[in-house]
Amino acid sequence: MMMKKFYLMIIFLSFSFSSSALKRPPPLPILPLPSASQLSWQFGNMALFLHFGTNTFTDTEWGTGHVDPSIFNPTNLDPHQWVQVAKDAGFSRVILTAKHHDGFCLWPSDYTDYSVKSSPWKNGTGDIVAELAAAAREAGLGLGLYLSPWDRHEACYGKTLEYNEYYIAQMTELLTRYGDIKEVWLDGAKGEGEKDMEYFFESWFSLIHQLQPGAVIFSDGGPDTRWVGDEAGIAASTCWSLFNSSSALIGNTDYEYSSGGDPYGHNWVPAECDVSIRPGWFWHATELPKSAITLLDLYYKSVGRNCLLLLNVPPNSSGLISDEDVQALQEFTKLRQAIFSSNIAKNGVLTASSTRGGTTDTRYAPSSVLEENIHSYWAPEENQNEWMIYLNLAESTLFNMLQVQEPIHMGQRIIKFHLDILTGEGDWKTVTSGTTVGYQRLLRFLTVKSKVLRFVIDKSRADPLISYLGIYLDTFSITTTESNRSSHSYFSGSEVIQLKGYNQSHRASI
Ligand code: FUL
Repeated sequence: MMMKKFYLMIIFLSFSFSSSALKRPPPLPILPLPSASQLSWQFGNMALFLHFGTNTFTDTEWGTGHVDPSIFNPTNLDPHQWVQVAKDAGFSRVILTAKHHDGFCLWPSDYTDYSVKSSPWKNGTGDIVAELAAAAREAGLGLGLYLSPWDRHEACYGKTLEYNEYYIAQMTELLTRYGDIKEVWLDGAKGEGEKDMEYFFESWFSLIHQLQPGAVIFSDGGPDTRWVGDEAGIAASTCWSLFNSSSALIGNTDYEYSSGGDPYGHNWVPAECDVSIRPGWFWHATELPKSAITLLDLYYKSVGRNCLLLLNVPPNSSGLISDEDVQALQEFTKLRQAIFSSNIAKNGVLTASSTRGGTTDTRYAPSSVLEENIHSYWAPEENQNEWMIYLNLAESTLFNMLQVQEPIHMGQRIIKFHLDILTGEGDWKTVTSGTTVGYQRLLRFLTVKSKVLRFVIDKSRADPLISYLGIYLDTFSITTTESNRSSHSYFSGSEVIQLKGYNQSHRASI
């Protein structure tokens, strides 16, 4: 009898040992999925746009294309300064208007004389694209180039075959002379009454991917990143990276569709939010930059809504980014550093409604949401009727901002979620709720004080996965909430504290 029990024990032990040694595979990804270049674009969060050209010297936004190149003479031009400003403020890439609508080229193209080679700058021997490429490479930032399809100088503009040849030839110069290009930016802008012609977008896109496989292409409809549909830098609060490129017409954007994306979309085309730090895209002596607080607000409404923020900071006519813009960016950086320096969730214990593989497999444990890495994430057990992550803090703490991230290499899943706190009466009260998450969702709400929180996923395209959860106190934003919660709401047991407004010392010059 004893022997039998002993053998049974051995069999049981060896079975549980061998089964626990085998790993549970990760859950299935859900289509569509991002490419490697789309992932690295998204991880970058912010890009700095540089509008620079003859317009900088003529105080215009859309140059006629017939300004004499002799006007182009930046006496202190320094792309190292542009790149340093970008890097210090946390931007991952810089994107230059290699050619804007006026057709003037910032590199010495072999296909036109309307370029830096006809200007007094460096006696016509200079190349701004080359200088910026070298500076960006040295600083470890990515380089993007804007080649405007609309060209108000080039004589063949309007003749479809000739102009497409011209455009492709210039694009080839840009993509073969300057090393790695991370982004190619083009738009459908064109003035009223301008010559009609067809752009061979499909050929352009194939050529770009062929010459620079690591580059993403931005346009109104992708293929790799889409225009968000406004020039205010603001995405819709529901923002899918899913999209149907075939429904998007370049130059004829459906603003609502572009802003929110499409939960049924077949393509992965995340949105990029372009906005200028100044009223104009080009530098004008009379204009001033936005304040750091305004930039912070834009950050919440772009990066915090699953997008990349493309902030334009135009160099001035001496060829440098102006001091007041640098100051606004430095203050913006300090605000972000102060807010994101400490994730309150790190002071707590995380548990979940269920965990894939149970407690024996720590790879999908709720604590994974504190690792700043998309490849570590919490996954629930399959076929659950609730999905929750609980956070028990060591002590009752003030907070007013939620950061959530999905491991988007596995697809975008979450449709609806909310954050609850436990009141003194033992009830759960919702402090904020939202729709899509994607790579990153940031939600501000009225300041509350609590010790126990739960993040609840209400609806999802597939089992939800969470790669990061952050809880913060933002003492700078002036906000009610994204969901327009009444400023009088009061949670018994957990205090609701009205923000006093932002610190005046953090205001920039406007
Ligand atoms: C638009 C252009 O018309 C503006 O001048 C600016 O370059 C903006 C970023 O894109 O389409």
